[in-house]
Amino acid sequence: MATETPEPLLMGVLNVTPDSFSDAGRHLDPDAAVEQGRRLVEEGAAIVDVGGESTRPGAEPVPAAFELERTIPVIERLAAGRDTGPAGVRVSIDTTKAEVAAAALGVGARIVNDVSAFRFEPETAGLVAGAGATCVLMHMLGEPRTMQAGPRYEDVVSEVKAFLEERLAFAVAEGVPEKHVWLDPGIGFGKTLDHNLELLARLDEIVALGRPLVIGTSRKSFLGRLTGREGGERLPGTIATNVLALAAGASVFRVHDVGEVADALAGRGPGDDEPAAR
Ligand code: HH2
Repeated sequence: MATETPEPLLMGVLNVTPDSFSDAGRHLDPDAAVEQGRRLVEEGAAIVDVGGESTRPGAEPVPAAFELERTIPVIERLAAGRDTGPAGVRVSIDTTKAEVAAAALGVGARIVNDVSAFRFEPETAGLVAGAGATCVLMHMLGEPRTMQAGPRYEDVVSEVKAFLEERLAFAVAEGVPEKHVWLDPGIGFGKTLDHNLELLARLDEIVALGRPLVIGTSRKSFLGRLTGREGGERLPGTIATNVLALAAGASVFRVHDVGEVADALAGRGPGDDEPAAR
């Protein structure tokens, strides 16, 4: 393992959807979405992750036209900086569709966050390579519609690690430089409570792949299950798990509550440079 200690980067979640599990419908209006993006940056987000399709368990895919209509005008405004200051916001597009990734890159997104890790539409890899963009490749068991139907692993950590290794090799073979690939174990994507906890406890094994690690625990249902208050407040669990992930070597923290998590990680960031692998 390398010895450098990168600044943590906060990735603020901006769901432009009617049905996301946590912030459904709150930012469907483009003005409201841009305003929320601006707020996330003010609170300390180095990246704003814009999504137009919910990937919550059981979610059905939405047509590309819907995703485009929801996300592109918002990304265009955030990336151009008209509403946020001259530099513009570093935007990632949360999509599994090549068409949406291409349009987002075309209006200034610099990161493609693909929760299918290029499995659903492999041609996205070539688009990322051609644009000189960065990608986040995440582990998910199957697809959102069915992923929580009795997920099973022999050893969740080694299986997630092997998957990410294979997807990283695929991306590189398609022309994406390794330095432009970030990895994510996919907390809650085809995992039981125990699987999520095991991944968090042994995150250093995934960090050892040598790429910046993205972690997304924010407000997820396993945190409610842990406290026995399923619908309740999940911010304490969000903070605790992000602090644990930071200690294990994660570099990018995908959260809804940017200000609160920034406070919790303070002293170690949030930074605004490239995240480094350890
Ligand atoms: N989690 C969600 C969506 N995208 N991307 C990455 N890289 N890692 C994650 O853990 C991750 C992700 C799910 O959260 P959210 O966007 O809040 O909900 P929804 O999918 O319902 O819109």
